[in-house]
Amino acid sequence: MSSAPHWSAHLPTGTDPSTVDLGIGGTLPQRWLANWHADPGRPVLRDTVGRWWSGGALEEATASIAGRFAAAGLGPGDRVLLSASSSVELVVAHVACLRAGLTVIPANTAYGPDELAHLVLDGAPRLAVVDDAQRAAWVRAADPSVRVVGTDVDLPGGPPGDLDVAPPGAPALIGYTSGTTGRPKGAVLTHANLAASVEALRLAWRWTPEDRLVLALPLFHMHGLGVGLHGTLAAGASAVLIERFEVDAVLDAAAAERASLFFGVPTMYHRLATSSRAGELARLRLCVSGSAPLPADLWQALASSTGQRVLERYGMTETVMLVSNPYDGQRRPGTVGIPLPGVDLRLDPTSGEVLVRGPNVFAGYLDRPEATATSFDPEGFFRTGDVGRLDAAGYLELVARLKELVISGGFNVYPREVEDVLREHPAVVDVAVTGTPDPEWGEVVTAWCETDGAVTPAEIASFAAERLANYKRPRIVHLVDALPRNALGKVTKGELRA
Ligand code: MLC
Ligand code: AMP
Repeated sequence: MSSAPHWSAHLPTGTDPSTVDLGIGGTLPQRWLANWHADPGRPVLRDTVGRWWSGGALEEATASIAGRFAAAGLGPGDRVLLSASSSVELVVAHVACLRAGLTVIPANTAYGPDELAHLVLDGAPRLAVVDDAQRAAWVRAADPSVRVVGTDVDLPGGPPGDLDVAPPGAPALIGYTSGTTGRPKGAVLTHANLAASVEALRLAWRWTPEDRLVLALPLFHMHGLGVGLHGTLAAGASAVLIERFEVDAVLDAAAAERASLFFGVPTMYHRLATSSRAGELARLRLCVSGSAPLPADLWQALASSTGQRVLERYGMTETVMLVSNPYDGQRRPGTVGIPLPGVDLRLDPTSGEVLVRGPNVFAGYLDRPEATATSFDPEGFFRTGDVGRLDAAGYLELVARLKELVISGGFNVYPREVEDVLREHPAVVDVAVTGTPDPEWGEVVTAWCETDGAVTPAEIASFAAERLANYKRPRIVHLVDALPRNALGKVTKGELRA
């Protein structure tokens, strides 16, 4: 078996790997502030109504919001839940939290009452910043002691106290994910973890202050937040925030603002590739895809119609970014490339599971020592739950998942969670949820229901719609007489997919 090329292959020719410092000389907020101080008038962020915010303006706004957090009694280590569509107010609240040493819990805006309640009860935030009255009410219902405000953080002001002094080992973000099993767990990422990953990306993708990103990914998952936003601010670059992905909005912003970068999930690239404006992607310096597999034929279609050799990379909530195709050199469709700077990667010799170690790998799951312990091997490598193999050139191909997971449009859906909800339907005897391959969504959530005959697929779909975030709802519902089972009575999902 060939081994993965060393991460130094990502560095510009002539760079000595021993000079790479993934500590970035401090925490992310310290790095951001250093950039803003160096040139306070430089444009950093274009908000969703078309106004540019400079580093100086962001420094002032974030200090002011941090002052409100302090006046509300929040101090280092306290947690703040953030659930909002992309806006400069959300960015300001997020950066203010990190500057003040507060830990952010990002929450998907598609969550329903139960999904949100789980985060509130498990993550125990003291404050929630929410951009929707109904979601705000769900947070209050889950725990009336949580203070809930809008994205304007309309609280009395006060002195912000010491800012940007959180130590590198302090928790910065708690990302909820089901990992390999069970109910969503909070992956605790420190300032150092987040900083190490963006520094690796800055080096590998040649991210410079001249770059401008069209940022149309939501800011509540690692791709939009930990890569798009954090990376932009750390590189001293700029970004154009788009509230909701649309082909025209992305390409108009790229043209009007002379953007150089676009990051997206494969569903976004599918929509771009099938648009009559696909050729406009050619103006960008770099297009990156991740969060789900980018089909090799979509890669080829984009390469031939636009000239863009989309750079695919691989990451996850617990680790931020792990592996990337190289900026210089060959980008191999169907692979995710070679380990990023600092990442030590190996494959489990028996299962082929991808095992990783590095300064980017999280500190553990919140309040779950057992789940944390079992997710690392004896040598401290994190078990990703993804199965890989190395191709002839040593590039990583992701070939299967040990964890039960469906990825629809770049969002993760855990079959178990959907099954638990559908089983509550009185006419459903048992159910199995799988992913059906789909050219636009990658996979679509599919439910196979053993019923007592008194229900239609449409009724099951609407039952799910009342209880689950939109991207988790089964788009295909099959009624079956009996689910296939093995000798132990366990449903054999492989037969359903076939
Ligand atoms: C929206 N819908 C989805 C969906 N997103 N259904 C299935 N899967 C999804 N991902 C629903 C809508 O609610 C709507 O339902 C219907 O589908 C059609 O909506 P649309 O207008 O076509 O969808 P749109 O709003 O354009 O959303 C598509 C999308 C979005 C691709 C822009 O899903 C998205 O932003 N995905 C990015 C996910 C992401 O950031 N992942 C990063 C995870 S981090 P109805 O019922 O109203 O018709 C990670 C680590 C890493 O994984 O490596 O990056
Ligand atoms: P999450 O836990 O939401 O961060 O999702 C992480 C998972 O997304 C990984 O464990 C992979 O299964 C998947 N993933 C991320 N990037 C890619 C990619 N480029 N190709 C295939 N799967 C990916």
